[in-house]
Amino acid sequence: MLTVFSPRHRLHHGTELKDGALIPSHEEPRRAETILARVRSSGLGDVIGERGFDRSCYVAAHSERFVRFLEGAWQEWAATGRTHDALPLVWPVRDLDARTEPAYIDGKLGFYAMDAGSPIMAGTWEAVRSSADVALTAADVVLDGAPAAFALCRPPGHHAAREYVGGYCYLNNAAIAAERALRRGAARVAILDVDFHHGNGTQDIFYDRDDVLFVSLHGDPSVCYPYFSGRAGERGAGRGEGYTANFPLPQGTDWDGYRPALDAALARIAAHAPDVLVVSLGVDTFRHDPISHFRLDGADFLRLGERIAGPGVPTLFVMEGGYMVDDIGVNAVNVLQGFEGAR
Ligand code: Q9C
Ligand code: ZN
Repeated sequence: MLTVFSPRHRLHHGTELKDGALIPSHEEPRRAETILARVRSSGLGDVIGERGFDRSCYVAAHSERFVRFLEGAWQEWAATGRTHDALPLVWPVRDLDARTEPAYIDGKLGFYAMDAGSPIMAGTWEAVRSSADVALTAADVVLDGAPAAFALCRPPGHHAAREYVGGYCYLNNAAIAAERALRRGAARVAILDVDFHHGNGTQDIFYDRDDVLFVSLHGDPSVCYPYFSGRAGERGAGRGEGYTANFPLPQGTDWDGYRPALDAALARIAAHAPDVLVVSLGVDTFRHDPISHFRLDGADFLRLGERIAGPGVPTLFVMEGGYMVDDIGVNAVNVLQGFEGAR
């Protein structure tokens, strides 16, 4: 299958707060480079660059004012004389005013964020935009008739909601690709999120809709990030009722625990009869992932890919998380090769 990749991801490498210190983020450039090297050495298929897309493609999944904030945030921050990463420190929780956009950058940073996990630096917007363009380009490959494509996105996207960043994510690449599919004529899209963390952003964007089914397997949010979404009782709202399906699983889940939930997720997807399947592909379910708590091994990722091929639907893989960088290339490409071998 074709892979889409942009070297512009290198413009973004932020810091994160961990154990009382600001350290280089686990979401680092070497992640994408390692996956790219494995794509090439494995003979998966050709690698192409991203095309440019109009910002209306991002606004399809986000609000206009949120995209405007991302475009200008670094300039507003730098204009105050600061040169280090921009991070939020105040959030409009519960009965605080979560509707009115503050005028000052420090207020905007908290207004448009769920956590301090998505720092903004000088190159962030260009990298974020390139990542969305990678997803859009790969979506077009599938919509033009390919059975599958791989969007080697970085930074990831599934924690980014209609109006906030979080969890290393800024624009929701998978949601933007799903909107692209609808705009190009798909009647129904399904999104399968296999990243260890719940895709709260994708869920938020499609929660009240019945055209895009969102199905996620993830660590139980009562003990795992992002803590405040991903419970089994979250099933959608209004006409979207029943079009969100969450499978929270305990810490320590291995393939034997994962497989039955995966099969139930795939059965729900088959019932939706999607024209396109978007897979939010995180490999932080790996047993040695430094920030996650499942126990899949390398061979399990081959099996995961095989099962994803089951519904026989044109499939776009969008890269999300995975932080054991030495193994991320093998694990991600194993999913793609498992898929190719089974279809
Ligand atoms: N000790 C993605 O995989 N920090 N984002 C969790 C747990 C945030 C992960 C800390 C993790 C976000 C795309
Ligand atoms: Zn994750």
